[in-house]
Amino acid sequence: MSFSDLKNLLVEDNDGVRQITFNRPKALNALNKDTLNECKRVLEATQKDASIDVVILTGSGEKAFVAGADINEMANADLEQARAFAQQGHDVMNTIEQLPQPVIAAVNGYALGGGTELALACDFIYASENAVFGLPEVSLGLIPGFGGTQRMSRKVPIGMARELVMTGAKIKADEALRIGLANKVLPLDALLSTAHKTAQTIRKQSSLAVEVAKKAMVEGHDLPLQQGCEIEISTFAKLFTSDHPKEGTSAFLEKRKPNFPATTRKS
Ligand code: DAK
Repeated sequence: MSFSDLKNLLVEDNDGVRQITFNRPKALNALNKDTLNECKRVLEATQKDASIDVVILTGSGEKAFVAGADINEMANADLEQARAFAQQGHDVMNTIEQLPQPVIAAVNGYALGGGTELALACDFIYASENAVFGLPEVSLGLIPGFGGTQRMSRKVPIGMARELVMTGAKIKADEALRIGLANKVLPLDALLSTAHKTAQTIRKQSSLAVEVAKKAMVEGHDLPLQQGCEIEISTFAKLFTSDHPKEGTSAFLEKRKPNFPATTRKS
């Protein structure tokens, strides 16, 4: 599928990895309605695309991942417009979280407000040394509107999440690493190559096992432990209706590399 008509996103596919780059450099890649629409379109196509095993999100330029929701578009919103904009943002974040493929956030600079919320919806975050995270909405008379009040406290210790939301503080990459928001901090020029290297490591695994492991982790996250374990049991068992476990375990016993069946996705 061609995405050459997109105005605010760049989509590049290489070796089973789709890199989606937020590309509004004049506004530090801020998320306006058009960008969110484009993002939803690309994600919906990606979830049906059997040629894509991993997705990487990043920002264009060296300064920003995404500097938030577009402040110009929300300045004069009324109740209904605010609700519609928040709903649109949540749709995109939920689609990322529920994508069958793993999604890596490669945060290459400012990730403020909606930018941090976008990164939080991804499976994990790699940050460049110049990355800055934060949920500064209270300084604008707002609260996080794309999932930040919910996902931050599920990602980092609750007191940290509350301090970040209540103070609007901006934190640097090393602090994001320390509190468990980011998994790695890398020099800017190594950020994308490292994210792609991790993506290729994921691609060497069974794509079906990776997909259902993600699903079990996402679905089980907010459930009581035993209910989450039930999801794991049924997901684990269901894998055995495919050839993936047989191939993986046979390859181990035969001391060879596995050759897992090709990915299939529902269109
Ligand atoms: N929206 C629109 N334009 C933005 C922007 C943003 N979030 N962030 C930066 N820009 C624009 C700047 O206005 C400037 O445009 P020009 O003046 O050149 O036309 C250009 O990008 C370059 O920015 P600066 O000149 O400010 O660059 P600096 O290096 O000096 O500063 C900065 C970089 C990232 C520290 C600064 O730009 C900044 O503080 N930006 C705003 C960051 C921020 O507060 N972001 C959070 C936004 S709130 C909701 C739904 C969702 C949300 C809330 C409500 N509803 C349902 C209504 C989520 C909210 C947010 O994300």
